[in-house]
Amino acid sequence: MKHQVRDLHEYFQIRELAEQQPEKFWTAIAETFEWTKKWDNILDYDLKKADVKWFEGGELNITENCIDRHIEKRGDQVAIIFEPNDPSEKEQRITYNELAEQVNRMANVLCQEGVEKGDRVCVYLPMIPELAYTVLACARIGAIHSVVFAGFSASALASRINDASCKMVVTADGGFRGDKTIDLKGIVNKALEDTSSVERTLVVRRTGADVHMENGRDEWLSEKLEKANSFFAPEKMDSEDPLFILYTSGSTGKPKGMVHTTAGYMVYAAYSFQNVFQYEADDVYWCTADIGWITGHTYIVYGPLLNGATTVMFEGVPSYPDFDRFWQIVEKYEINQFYTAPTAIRSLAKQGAEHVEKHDLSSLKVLGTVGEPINEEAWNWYHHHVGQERCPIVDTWWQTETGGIMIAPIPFTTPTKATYASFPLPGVQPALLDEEGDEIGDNVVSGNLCIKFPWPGMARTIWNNHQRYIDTYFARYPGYYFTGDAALRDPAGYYRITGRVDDVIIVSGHNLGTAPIENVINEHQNVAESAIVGYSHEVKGNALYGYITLKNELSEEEQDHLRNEINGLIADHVGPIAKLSKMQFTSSLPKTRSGKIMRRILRKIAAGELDQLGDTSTLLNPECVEEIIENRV
Ligand code: 7RM
Repeated sequence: MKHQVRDLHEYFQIRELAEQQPEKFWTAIAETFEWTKKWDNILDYDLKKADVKWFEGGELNITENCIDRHIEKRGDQVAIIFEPNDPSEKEQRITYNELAEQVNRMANVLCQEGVEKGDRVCVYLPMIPELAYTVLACARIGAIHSVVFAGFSASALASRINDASCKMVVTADGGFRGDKTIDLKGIVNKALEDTSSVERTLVVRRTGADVHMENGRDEWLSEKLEKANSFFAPEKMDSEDPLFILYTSGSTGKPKGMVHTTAGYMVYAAYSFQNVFQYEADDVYWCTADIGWITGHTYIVYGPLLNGATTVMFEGVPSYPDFDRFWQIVEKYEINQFYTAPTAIRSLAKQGAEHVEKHDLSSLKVLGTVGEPINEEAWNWYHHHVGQERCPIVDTWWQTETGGIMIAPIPFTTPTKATYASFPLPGVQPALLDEEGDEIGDNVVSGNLCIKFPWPGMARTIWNNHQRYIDTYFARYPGYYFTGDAALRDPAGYYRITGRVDDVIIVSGHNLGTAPIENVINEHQNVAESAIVGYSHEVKGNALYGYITLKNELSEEEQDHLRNEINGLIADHVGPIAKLSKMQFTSSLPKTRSGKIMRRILRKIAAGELDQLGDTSTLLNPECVEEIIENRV
């Protein structure tokens, strides 16, 4: 595969070229795909209006690029390995030939059931092969998929269905997750009481649970698939036709339906996958994310398949049946590239290295992380125990909105540095801006992370709300895309993403970012994790409330001692102004599925607004909220 960066010198050369002649750079990459009609215009944009168009005039279907074009060369190669939740259930190895057949059948079923180009299809499925088939079948028809994580509540599901006026829901009778089953069909039934756009739901049999099927609306999928024709002519899509909507919950307000379009997303997903993971023929690649999250869209489905790779889809969780599940899977399939989240690394590290040491991980070549800043301790553990100090770690910074990885080391090329996402991919132009909106040119600085030139993978709008798209990302710094993250740049030009900009609290008139204070706390040997929020304070305006999880249990006396030590550390390393007014030790912090701490909830608890916690169903661990409320200080 072309356009792979091979050494640091070449990296800087290519980056320079991409900056000087972005159109030429992206054209060369776009040329490597199948188009039914080539584009007339490479790029047209006005960032102030958040108006960006790539490869206009082009016509293509992304599934021809994910599937059809691989058939001749690698029809019998495995495209997807499905590893079930329960290790005693046999895996499925789905070749490119089989994937083609399944996706075509599914496309025919969707079409028969009334789905047309441009319609929205809500996909509420567990991590089973039908999820990939459905997503790709939508793309083949030209319908817009909206995947909702199978675990979100009925109300979260209903609001997403309503926002996009989905015509169809594809779901399952239930899902397996660790030792639990989830009643997906029951949740869908409840959600559909509050929606009016859905005409048909198609249901996959997975758990065999006895579920209510609404007459005239709900149909089992399997019989229909068997009868369906195994060829469906791919719909010709315009480059800028929407491919999917994916909801991302902002810190406040209702979730934003980020819209990604066909050609630009395709080019960027394929390009970033190839460069960041250095996938080679016959490798087996595994990303542990869920397809309900952007990481799953881009780096389980589209990126790997566009590159003709073998990609693993895992239905279960890292702790079932035991804490060595990830490493057992790595050994079983001889995984070469492994991509996960810092939260998973930290929670597995907590269980001890013996779970890792039980398994042969010598196949691993590249390790990746995504979702939040990775602290040094977790980075070192990952490097030492999983990568055996042999595998480069790619700390990949990106967002739902960016479509694909933006800042990350190129393995075997960029020297890695713990906690640094390092350099932008060629074609990505980051900038750090100060509060006044001026670019900070020097290195060794911190600022608000912006991107100053369009890239093909960027979201084009928020579904039904272009103004909100402009206001959120393009208004604060006109002419730039504002990420909402803060970052540092070191003397070598390496970026370190420090956290969300809105995680800033004004205490007695001083602007305090919570991330640096948390980092200091996390360095303490007894501390596993921490999150700081502000609450209003008579004298200081705001004061700091820290929620801290400990590595092991401590007596009351030891806890008091620790409180003093923590504030002592903060005073020494940040300043006395940043000392915590309240500290609560808790067994866990509320997290999203991708490992992000839900500060919104912690803020409400600190403020005592216990009746305003909002939707907690999107949490990985909703049960921890009660414990935190009970012990609030
Ligand atoms: C891919 C994804 C996006 C937010 C982003 C950051 C944080 C993601 C990293 C990171 C530090 C990283 N999409 N984030 N990756 N922070 N280092 N490598 O996570 O839309 O769900 O979240 O996640 O704050 O803005 S997302």
